[in-house]
Amino acid sequence: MTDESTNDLETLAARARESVDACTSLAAIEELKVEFFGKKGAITALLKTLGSLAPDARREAGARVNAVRDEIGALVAARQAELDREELERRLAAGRVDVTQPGRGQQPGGLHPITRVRRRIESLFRNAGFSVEEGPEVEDDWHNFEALNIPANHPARAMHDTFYFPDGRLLRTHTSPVQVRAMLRDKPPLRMIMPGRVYRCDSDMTHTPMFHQVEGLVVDEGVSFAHLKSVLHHFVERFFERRLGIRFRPSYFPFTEPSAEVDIECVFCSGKGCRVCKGTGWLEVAGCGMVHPNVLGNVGIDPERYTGYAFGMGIERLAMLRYNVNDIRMYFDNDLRFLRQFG
Ligand code: 2NL
Repeated sequence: MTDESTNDLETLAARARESVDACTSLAAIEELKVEFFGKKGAITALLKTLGSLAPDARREAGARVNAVRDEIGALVAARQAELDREELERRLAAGRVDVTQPGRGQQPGGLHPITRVRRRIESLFRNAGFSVEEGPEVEDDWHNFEALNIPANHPARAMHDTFYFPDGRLLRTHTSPVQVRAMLRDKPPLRMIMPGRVYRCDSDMTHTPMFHQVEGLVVDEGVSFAHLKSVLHHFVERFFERRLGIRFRPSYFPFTEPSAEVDIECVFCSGKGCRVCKGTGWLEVAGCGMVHPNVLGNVGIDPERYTGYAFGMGIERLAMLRYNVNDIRMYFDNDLRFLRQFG
């Protein structure tokens, strides 16, 4: 090895030691490895020159280059380990969790107000000897309309009220088809309510496309309108937990005859007249009537022998009155500030 190349090697070693010390990042270490040990690196270049030396000189020069290569290699590895540790410590410090901090706290969930009111209604009617029935929300024309004496040209059938599927089936517009199925299945005496979701193409302050209804049905020999009045009066007094005046106004439903709308004394002003009852002192809470003989006939119950009464109420409507909520959409916005009030 010439003096010149010995000098080169010393210069190279000195430059490498300085560079390693100056490395402050793992990326810089990688660059440095390439600079010295890469395919075109300085050490690699020196090793390549050895081939042109005479055997004795090659052995001696080879040993010196290897020594420098090993020294620089060890320095690089040490610096890399140091930087690795620093990086790990930085990450641990940044992600440190103070386990002595108190937790954020848990808030218990609660039943939705509509579920609470529905269960309350179910419980009150169970106490009065009614069973609770459920049925499909996707129905056919016969169970939802035809069997209930709703003629083909009735406004309730119009497309803007009913959600139809392409195959002609529909989302039930009331829970009555559940009663139709029950009457086809069981013989009188029947005494049941059917709560559940119903669907109508309608949306504003007092209407949502999906809402909940509870209908009731009693069929037996000798069932009269007086029984209907008594059951509904007892129900509303227990539901609102107070004495309440009740009145029946003549009305029309295709599936009942005679039919009536049910008003209760306003629960906000006790009949004096206020904004909620629009000064009338009365609130409409249900529709009802004596089951139409055609309906009984449609489900194979002899209308000469049996009579029945039926009624229907909106669960949201009852919930709005019970909790003093004036916009039905509140029940479906899922705003926790609203829902938490019903703990
Ligand atoms: C209302 C009115 C009502 C019925 C529902 C009914 C069911 C069968 C036979 C006869 Cl299977 N009637 N249901 C009767 C009268 C009124 O609902 O305003 N609902 C919210």
